Amino acid sequence: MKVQEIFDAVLAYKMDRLPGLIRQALDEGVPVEQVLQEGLIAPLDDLGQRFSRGEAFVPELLMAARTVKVGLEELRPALARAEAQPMGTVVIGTVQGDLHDIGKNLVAMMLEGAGFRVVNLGVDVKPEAFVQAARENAAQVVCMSALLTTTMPNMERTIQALREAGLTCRTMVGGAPVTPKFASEIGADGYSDDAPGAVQLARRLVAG
Ligand code: B1M
Repeated sequence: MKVQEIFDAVLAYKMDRLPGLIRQALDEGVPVEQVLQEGLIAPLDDLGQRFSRGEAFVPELLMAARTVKVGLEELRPALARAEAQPMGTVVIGTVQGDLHDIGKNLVAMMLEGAGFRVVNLGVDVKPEAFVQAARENAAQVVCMSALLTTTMPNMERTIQALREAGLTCRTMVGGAPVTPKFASEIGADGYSDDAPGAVQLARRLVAG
């Protein structure tokens, strides 16, 4: 079977067929990273480009996103390699005003797989909610995701709120429009452009 079939199933919203196709690909030895990048993320990029050109619309984005979520659940065990020692606690969320959560959930899944305890706050998370969760869970790292240029400023507001609350946890940011320059301008402790990079970054931040 070809990863192209997974790509096509996402764009045809075949939520019922997708888990079987993913299992088949993994059983045949296709690397999990290839299934993820070429099978699940690439069709969303394709759709996003068509959306930008006015050739696809929000309901299509939504259906494809739902389909990808079904696929990610099927990939979860392969992505999550349980490690014995807890690496630390990460609070993660998509910032206020932003409803995109596929990349954020991927980051959360891979952090869990790398042995972190992950408190996933979901989407549209207000700065105060990040502060409360970081305090209650004694988090070492707060991880923020944003997919909209209009919601990126809420990352800075969240970092400010954490500092004003006197919390010393480290902060990391990511999401398609976020850049290393932006991350450093808003005072984040780190930036990653993908989920595996976020795991490495979290490890570095926890290690001090
Ligand atoms: Co939206 N959307 N969307 N959308 N959507 C984008 C982001 C957009 C680029 C599409 C486009 O125009 N080409 C555009 C943003 C433009 C901009 O701001 N410059 C856009 C828009 C405009 C909108 C609406 C405003 C549309 C409307 O209503 N008119 C609206 C906003 C709603 C809101 O949030 N308030 C909207 C809505 C939606 C849906 C709800 C329909 C759906 C989201 C469903 C969901 O997430 N549950 C949706 C989708 C699916 C997309 C696209 C097509 C795909 C996003 C995605 O999931 N990518 C997207 C176009 C695109 O990005 N190609 C688009 C796959 C995912 C794995 O990648 O999230 O980037 P990503 O995560 C990556 C990295 O960025 C990184 O790791 C992941 C990979 O390993 N990462 C981190 C992410 N977070 C991290 C945190 C870290 C580290 C790394 O911490 C350290």
